Amino acid sequence: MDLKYVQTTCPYCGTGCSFNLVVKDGKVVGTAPYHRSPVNEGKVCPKGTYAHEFINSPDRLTKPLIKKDGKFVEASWEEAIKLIADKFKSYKPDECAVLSSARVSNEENYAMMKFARGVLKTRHIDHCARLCHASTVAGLANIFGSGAMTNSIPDIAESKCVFVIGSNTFENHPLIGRQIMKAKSNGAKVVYVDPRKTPTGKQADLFLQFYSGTDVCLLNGMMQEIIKNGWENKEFIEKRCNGFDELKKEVMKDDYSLENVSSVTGVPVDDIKTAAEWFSKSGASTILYSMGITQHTTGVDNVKSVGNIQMLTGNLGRPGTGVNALRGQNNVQGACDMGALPVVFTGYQKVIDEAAHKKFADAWKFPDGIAEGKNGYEVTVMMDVLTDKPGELKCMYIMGENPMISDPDLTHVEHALKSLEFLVVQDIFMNETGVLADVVLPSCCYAEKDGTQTSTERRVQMWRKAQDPPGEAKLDWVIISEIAKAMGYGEQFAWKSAEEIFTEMAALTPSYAGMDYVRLNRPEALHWPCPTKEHPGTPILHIEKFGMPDGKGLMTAIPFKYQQERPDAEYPILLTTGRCIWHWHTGTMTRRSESLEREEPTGWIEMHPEDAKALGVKNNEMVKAISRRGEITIKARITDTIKKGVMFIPFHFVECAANMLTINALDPIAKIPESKACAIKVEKIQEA
Ligand SMILES: Nc1nc2c(c(=O)[nH]1)N[C@H]1C(S)=C(S)[C@@H](COP(=O)(O)OP(=O)(O)OC[C@H]3O[C@@H](n4cnc5c(=O)[nH]c(N)nc54)[C@H](O)[C@@H]3O)O[C@H]1N2
Ligand SMILES: Nc1nc2c(c(=O)[nH]1)N[C@H]1C(S)=C(S)[C@@H](COP(=O)(O)OP(=O)(O)OC[C@H]3O[C@@H](n4cnc5c(=O)[nH]c(N)nc54)[C@H](O)[C@@H]3O)O[C@H]1N2
Ligand code: SF4
Ligand SMILES: [Mo]
Repeated sequence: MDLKYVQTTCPYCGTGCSFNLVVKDGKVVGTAPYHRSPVNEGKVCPKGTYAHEFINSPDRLTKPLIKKDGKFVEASWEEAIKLIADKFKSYKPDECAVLSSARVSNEENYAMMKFARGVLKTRHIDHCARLCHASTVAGLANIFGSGAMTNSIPDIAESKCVFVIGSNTFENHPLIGRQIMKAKSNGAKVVYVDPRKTPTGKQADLFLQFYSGTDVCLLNGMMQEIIKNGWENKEFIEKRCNGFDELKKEVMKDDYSLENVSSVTGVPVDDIKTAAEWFSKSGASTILYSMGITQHTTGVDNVKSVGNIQMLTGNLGRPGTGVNALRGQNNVQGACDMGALPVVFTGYQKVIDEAAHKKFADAWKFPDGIAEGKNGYEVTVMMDVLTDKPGELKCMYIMGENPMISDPDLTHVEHALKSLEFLVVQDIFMNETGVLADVVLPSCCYAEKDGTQTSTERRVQMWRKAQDPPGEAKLDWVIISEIAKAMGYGEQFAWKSAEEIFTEMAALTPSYAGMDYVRLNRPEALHWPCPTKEHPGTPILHIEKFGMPDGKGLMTAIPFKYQQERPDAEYPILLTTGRCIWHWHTGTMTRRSESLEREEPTGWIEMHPEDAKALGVKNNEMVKAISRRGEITIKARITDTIKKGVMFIPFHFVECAANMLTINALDPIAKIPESKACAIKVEKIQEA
């Protein structure tokens, strides 16, 4: 049999595993291990194993669709592009907004960023990083001068104490979970902090089960215990940090005594003590965190708190240490690096910085200039503007995002998107957002593209084309370029390959400047920053100094604040939301993957046996979950792995969408929604 193997990078999570796509008669038919990647050494999780199954699904979009009299009709590319170009030209710059995508390549995000700022001339561009690690980007930039994971994935195995807080690593970054197990077999202690005893928690030496939203209180309590015992790293603090006195003043308050922290968080006093001791005395402690930390109205506070404890104990800039924010989507790091954000161009060059603005305007040569040098709206703010300030935003171009399932408070999102005059959705499948669009454009998936993506550890790796796209689907960057050409900007979008886009981008982006397709085309690829062609890349950040003006990390006093909506008599249960190993976000890909869908064919609500008993609910019984925003009917899953008083819903399933219930309350700085804590009530469904 004539089989071809094409090495590529996994399209799901930010771990960035490599595998081969197996191609037969021009079609992808399977995956096979690729052993030379240092990230996963030939192993993959179930999503990687079955990453071929959705590619040739009969549901793939194959033709442009235009809505006529409320119904989608197939159209030619010429007709669709002309309609979009004419419509886009009819709006003023700030009436348009763009959502780019953490699912597509760096090159495609760069193309979209250039399109937004150069063609539409709008400031309003953002993407799902807003719902995810916006707090990390803002929080870490504020204290370290750079908002990314500090160490590399293989480095985690070197740690002597792995402290996992708000990350279900084994289910959501399984091949990073493998490094935790390596550290453990080398003698490291694993501490797990979560409201749920997840598969990750089951491997821990110490499990701190606490109430959602009480992270700062717990971390401040641990820091008080460390300082009281003199376990802080005085030399590191003295040489490399500012702000210790302010931090100390806050954490030494009586609010953070072991007893008080225990009563707020629900964690026994002795466990907090043990965690503080193991953590500060191990010699090399690493923190892994993800959505449990970031998705709060106090997301930035939570991130800074994690930074505080690492500076206090001197666990930065060495192997086995670090603040390791596990980025979620395959290319969310890259989409941020490419400037698919309302405040920066590529490489975090600020749009309000006149020199940066001039640099991009000069390089791009749009005869009529680019978007003004002012910050734009975040995704979550766009939705609020649409509902609260009618007429301000009129038109939206969404590539590879599905806010009709992923944004908080879906009734609000639906209202917002329906108030648009013109919506274009570009996707590989018809999703819940596409249904509301005026035009839907079919694009290529990862298996049909060349390009690069940047994983959570800042490793820039390649996608390699394995098959032709279905029907008339086109590459995302080609579609963007064709619209630009139809609007009169052919010269600025004259690229013939993804590589040409990369070359243009790297020349404008200091942290990528030393990279090219030849250097990236090897198993270990390159970590940014990589400023010159001779530079070997940078697996560990902040070795000698931080990226702050004086080179010092900034410790900050973070007072504990509760989440926006706390349980009360009417809505007595604390709801938290998240993921499971088998499914991916809004399910467009994994629910079309037979092997994955078979494992978990629908959603559920996890509840403690005592809560279930009080409601009179049995396992697998359908119940109503109700918040101040909406209600859903969903299957109860009774388990003693969840904290009493807290319930959990995975947000993948449209038929029982968690985001019907969640609250659209935002962190004041990062504008990330509080997806991890709101109040609900649960009702037994009375038989008729
Ligand atoms: N299988 C799978 N893997 C994925 C994804 C997927 O959809 N499916 N998505 C990817 C993406 S984009 C992301 S961002 C990552 C997310 O990866 P994770 O952050 O690991 O995912 P979540 O399940 O959202 O949340 C993690 C944990 O936070 C806990 N938690 C809830 N409330 C709190 C709290 O207040 N504090 C703390 N400390 N913990 C709390 C939850 O119980 C949960 O176990 O996963 C990536 N990987
Ligand atoms: N309640 C709750 N809500 C959450 C979260 C939570 O923990 N709880 N987590 C949040 C987080 S961290 C995230 S990252 C978001 C994710 O939210 P989204 O990004 O909206 O979710 P995805 O399902 O990944 O949607 C991506 C879309 O891209 C499409 N796509 C895939 N590949 C390509 C491609 O190559 N080209 C194009 N054009 N399209 C493509 C897919 O079909 C899909 O429609 O959800 C957020 N929402
Ligand atoms: S761990 Fe992430 S990158 Fe690796 S195979 Fe699984 S989903 Fe893909
Ligand atoms: Mo995410």
